[in-house]
Amino acid sequence: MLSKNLVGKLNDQINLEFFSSNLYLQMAAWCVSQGLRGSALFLGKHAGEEMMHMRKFFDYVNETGNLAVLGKIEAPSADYPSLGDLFVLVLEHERTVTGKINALVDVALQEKDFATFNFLQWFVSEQHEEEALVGEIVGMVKLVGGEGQGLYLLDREIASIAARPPGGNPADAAG
Ligand code: OFO
Repeated sequence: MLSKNLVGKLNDQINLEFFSSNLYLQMAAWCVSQGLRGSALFLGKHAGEEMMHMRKFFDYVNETGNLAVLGKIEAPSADYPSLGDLFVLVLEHERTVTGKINALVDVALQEKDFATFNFLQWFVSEQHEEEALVGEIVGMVKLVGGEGQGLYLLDREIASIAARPPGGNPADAAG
C-alpha cells in the first residue's frame, strides 16, 4: 500500500510529465516556425514519449487503489533565442526530472515500498538514456555551431537521431 506522502509525490510527477510533454510540443512548434523540421520531428516525438511517461505514473497510482489527480499545468515558454539555447534548456529540464525521479526512489526506499521502488527503476534507466541523447545534441551544437550551414546540418542530424529505434542510442552501447 502506498503512503499518502508517496501518492502526493507520484501525482506531482504526473503533472511534471505533462509539463514536459507540453514543453517539448511547444518547442517543436517554435522549430517549425524557424524552418527546423528535423528538430521539430525530434521534439514532437519526445513530447509523445513524455505523455507515455505521464500515463505510466497515472496508471500506477490508480492500479494501487489510489486516486490520480491532474493539476494545473504551467504554460511553457513559446520563444527561444536559438536552437542551441533550446537544447541546453531541454538538457537542464531533463536533469531536473532526473532529480525528481531520484527523490521519488529515495522516498520509496525510506518507506520500504519495494513495489514502487521497482516501478521507478524503468524511469531511472529512461532518464539516463534521455540525458545521454540530449547531451549528444548539445555537444553537436558546440561542434558545428548554430548558424547558417552548421544549423542546416545540425537540423538534419537531429532528424536522423529522431529516426533511431527505441534504445538505439549509441551512448548506451558505449557505456
Ligand atoms: Fe524526459 O522524462 Fe519523462 O520521465
